[in-house]
Amino acid sequence: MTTSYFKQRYEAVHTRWEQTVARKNEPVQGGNGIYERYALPVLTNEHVPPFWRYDLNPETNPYFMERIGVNCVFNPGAIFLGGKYYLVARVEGNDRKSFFAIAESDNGVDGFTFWNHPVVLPETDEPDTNVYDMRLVQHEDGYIYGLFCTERKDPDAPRGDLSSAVAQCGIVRTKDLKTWERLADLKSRSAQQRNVVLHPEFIEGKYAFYTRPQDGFIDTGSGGGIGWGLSASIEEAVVEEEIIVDERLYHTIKEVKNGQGPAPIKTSEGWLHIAHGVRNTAAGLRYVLYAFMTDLNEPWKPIYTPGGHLLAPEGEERIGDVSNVVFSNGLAVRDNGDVFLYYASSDTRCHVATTTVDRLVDYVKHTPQDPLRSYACVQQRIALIDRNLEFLAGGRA
Ligand code: M1P
Repeated sequence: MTTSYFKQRYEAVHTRWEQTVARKNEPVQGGNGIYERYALPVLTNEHVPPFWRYDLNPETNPYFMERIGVNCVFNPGAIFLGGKYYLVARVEGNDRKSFFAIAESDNGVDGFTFWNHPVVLPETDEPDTNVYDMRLVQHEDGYIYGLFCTERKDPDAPRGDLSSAVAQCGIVRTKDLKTWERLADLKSRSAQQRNVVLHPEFIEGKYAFYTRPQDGFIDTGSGGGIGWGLSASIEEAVVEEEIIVDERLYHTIKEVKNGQGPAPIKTSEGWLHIAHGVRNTAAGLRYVLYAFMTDLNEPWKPIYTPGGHLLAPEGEERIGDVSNVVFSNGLAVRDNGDVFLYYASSDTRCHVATTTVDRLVDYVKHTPQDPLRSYACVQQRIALIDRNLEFLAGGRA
C-alpha cells in the first residue's frame, strides 16, 4: 500500500471530523412554541476523534483502516459548569459495549468536542458487563453524582439463554468530571432497576431516589411506573420502600413503561420533571418524552400532569439502531432560566431542544391532562375551539 493512499485517507477522515465538530447548528423555525428543535444533532459517532478509532501509524495500519469503530453516541447526561456545557455521552463501540465519554461546548448547541480520553469508570467487586445512561446531579452535599445503569448477565438464566440480564443502578461521584469515585450499587427490593435518578436535595435528611422498579429486564411486569424512595447513606445506598410517583396507564403514551429523565428542575412552583413514556405498536416500542410537576416540599406528589407527549421522534430521529425512540437523561439549566434539553433519537445520536423554565412551567400548568377516553378528548378539544371562535368573533386575534 502506498504512503499516498494512507495520506489521502487520513486527510479525508480528519477533514470530515473537523468539519463535523466545527459545523454551526441553527434552531428550526416554526416549532410548537414550547421549545426549539435544532437542524443538526449535537453529538454523533462522527464527532468521535479519529485517534479513538484508527491506528495513525502507516507502518502498522497501511490501509488506514478503522481498528476500533464507534457505532453510536447517545443518551447523554448533561451539566452546565463554570460557563461550559458538558455531555457525558453513552458511546457504544462496534462491539456493543457502552462506556461514558465527555464532550464540551461553549454554547450548548454546537461545537461539542470530546475530551481526549473516555471516562475511566471504576468497577465494583462484581464487574459491569455494560454501563449506560448516566444522570448527572449536582447534589446539595457538594458532589456531582452520576447514576447509571449497570448491566450483568442474569446468573439465574436457564442454560442457553444468553440474553437475560440484570439491570441495576450504579453510582459514581466526582467534583471535576475527571476523577470518579465508584460507590456501591443501589440496593432495592426490585429485581431490576433502570432510569434511577438522584434528587438534588436531601429529603428528611436522606438521599432521595427516583426509581423504576420492574420485574424483568424488558418487561415491567408488576412495576407500576416511576418510583420514589429514601436512603440514609449514599455510599451504601439502600431503598427499602418505593412508592409510585407517576404511574403508567392504559392507552396512554406510558402504557408499557416510563422512566424519570434527567434530575428534576427546581422552580418556584414545584419540581419540573422530564420523563420518557413507552407504548407498544405493531412496529415495536415507541418512546416519547413527557413532562410533569411535583410538589416543592413533597417531590413524590404530582401537582401538574399534562397529557400526551412533550417531544416525539420526527424526521431522521425516527430511524436508527432502535427506531422510533427519543430518550432524555440530561439537561442543562442556566441561572437566567434557559433550559437545554438533551435527548437522543433512536439510540443513535444526540440532539438538543432549547426552552426556558418559564415556558416549561406554563406548559405543565396549562396543557390539559389526558382525559383517558376519546369522547372526553373531543369535549376537551371542543371547549378549546369554542373559546377560540368566541375570541376570534370578538375580533381579538
Ligand atoms: O432502546 C430504548 C431505551 O431502552 C431502555 O429504556 P427503558 O429502560 O425505559 O426500557 C434503555 O436501555 C435506554 O438506554 C434506551 O434508549
